[in-house]
Amino acid sequence: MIPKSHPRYESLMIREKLIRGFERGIVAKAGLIAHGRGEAFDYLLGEKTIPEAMRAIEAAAATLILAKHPVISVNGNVAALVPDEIVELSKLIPAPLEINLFYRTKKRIEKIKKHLEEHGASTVLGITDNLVTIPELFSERRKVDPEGIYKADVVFVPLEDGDRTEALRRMGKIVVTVDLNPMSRTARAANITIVDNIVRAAPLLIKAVKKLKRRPENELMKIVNEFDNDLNLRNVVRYLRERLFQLSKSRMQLM
Ligand code: PTJ
Repeated sequence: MIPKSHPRYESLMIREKLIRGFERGIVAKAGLIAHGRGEAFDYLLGEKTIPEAMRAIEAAAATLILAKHPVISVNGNVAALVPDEIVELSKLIPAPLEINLFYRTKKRIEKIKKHLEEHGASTVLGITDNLVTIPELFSERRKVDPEGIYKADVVFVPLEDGDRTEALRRMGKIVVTVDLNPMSRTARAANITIVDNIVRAAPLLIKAVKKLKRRPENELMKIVNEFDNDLNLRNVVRYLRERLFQLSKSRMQLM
């Protein structure tokens, strides 16, 4: 039991969610390691949503609203960390949820499906054996649902691996991701990268979709067209550089 007064309470509670997810067979072993890498970047960001992430969230919301066939790809970490938010987002846009795993096993798929349903999901794709294969991709993530990611124009893939982002882009899809590492291949290959922790980004994305949902199409198009992912990522790196520079000058604050 972690006391609420612990200075790292929030961060430790997020870890607890993943550990519980792992014990329930939802999170892959490597998912715990992937979270550690994310945490390190979050520490550098100051564990807050920076303006560049807000800009990407707004562009992501506009893109998802404008999409004809948007799909939300769910892996073990996402299911464990933000099940309520991902289900709410799916209903709000609307966009079906598709389970797509790097470490794919039938057992994990079933457990994640049940978990999402317990959190209110009605349709979950990526379950059947009737999946099709993304060309030139060799991980288990190549198997996608013909009614989901395969026919999607926009795919929201938080905490993704680089190979599949690149493969989805080659298939002509618009890829929106959340990744705390602005230098990852996914961050660089996606059309829109939200450099933020999924636990903060998901509720903010819901808020942005609610705000923009009834705006005229041309206004949404303007938001999308004005967003430059490469520039935004470079600004995130500048933000990190500046923060490290400031920290190197002042007395170290405990986080
Ligand atoms: O559930 P599976 O089988 O599909 O496996 C999921 C993992 C995450 C293990 C798999 O996709 C994987 O190995 O991913 P990578 O290549 O390690 O990439 C995960 C990325 O997500 C890394 O760049 C991390 O920095 C980032 N990340 C980790 N935790 C968070 C995060 N980004 C945002 N929020 C987080 N909480």
